[in-house]
Amino acid sequence: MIDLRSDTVTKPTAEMRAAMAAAEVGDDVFAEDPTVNELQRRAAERLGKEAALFVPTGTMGNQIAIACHTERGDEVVCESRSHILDYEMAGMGLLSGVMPRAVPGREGGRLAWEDVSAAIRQRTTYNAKTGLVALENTHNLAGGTVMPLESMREIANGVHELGLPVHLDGARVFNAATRLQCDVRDVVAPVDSVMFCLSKGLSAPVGSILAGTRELIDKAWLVRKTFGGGMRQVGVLAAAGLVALDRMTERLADDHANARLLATALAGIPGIVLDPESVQTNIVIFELEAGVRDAPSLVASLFDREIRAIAFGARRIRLVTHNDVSSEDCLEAADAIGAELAS
Ligand code: TLP
Repeated sequence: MIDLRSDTVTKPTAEMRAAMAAAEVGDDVFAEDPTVNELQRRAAERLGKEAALFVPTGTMGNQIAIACHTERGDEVVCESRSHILDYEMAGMGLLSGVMPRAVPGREGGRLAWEDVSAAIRQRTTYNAKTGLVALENTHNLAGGTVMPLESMREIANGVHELGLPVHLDGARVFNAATRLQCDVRDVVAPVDSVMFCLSKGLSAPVGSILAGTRELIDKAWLVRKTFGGGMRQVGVLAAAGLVALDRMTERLADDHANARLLATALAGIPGIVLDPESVQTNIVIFELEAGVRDAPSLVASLFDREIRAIAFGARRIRLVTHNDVSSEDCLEAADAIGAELAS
């Protein structure tokens, strides 16, 4: 089976499994797990932030950040197809009592300061106030697109001048840094908090990191417990996270090259609409021409050909490259998709 549904499907590497077996552990609710403490210290240092917190999922990391930055009744300005809005089960409303104010991104889902500033509101007799602006880099639903550093800086500066915080959903921020050929610190420097996933392209089995100021992370510690995310001898997972940070960030360029290879092969197939140049990182999203085949039925047939993909709508399919797929797998998947569409 060639599994291109997501980079979340990656299995822990042999080195991770060995580190997990050997991990020193303690009770993390008492802050006594040495491996978790080490991961949090190293993650904060890597990102250039004061402190970091290990959380079970990216969703929980984002939701804790929202809870920390906002007051009930606030609005969170975010891109219309952002994960915190589209894929987190209305969590911001349920858990923090805040509402999203969606701003459509421009090309590639990119937010412009002009559009963000127009969506920021003060409290009046009628309006809720903005409590937070949330960015996403890379942008998943827009096709793994990267927000340039200048845009991030311009938006964050503008938001900060209004006295508001900025959170970055950086589930794939190391993919963004790889594409931008810069240090990940440069990507996250403009924002007040950042969440990134150890369990996506970095291949750890579980876990994400929320990073920011010491003050924010102290607050996040309490919110994580409230959300039921206080874990115990969780150093067994943090040990895999340390290997992810040390060994897996450099290889993301291979995933990006494989995604390009896959996209180039797919673009030549009749019935598929895709510009390979638009593929910037490890996510390939393509459209099926009207009258060809609908996406869910193509995905179901591909399963029989031992290829897994995800339908993101009636005509849209997403494929994601990762550590457990090779360039040969990508070409094989493109061949299978071509054969299926021709059948
Ligand atoms: N994304 C998953 C699905 O939920 C769509 C995927 O397969 O891509 N932010 C972004 C940008 C994400 O892509 C994801 C996961 C998350 C947050 C949430 O991470 P988890 O799954 O750990 O809660």
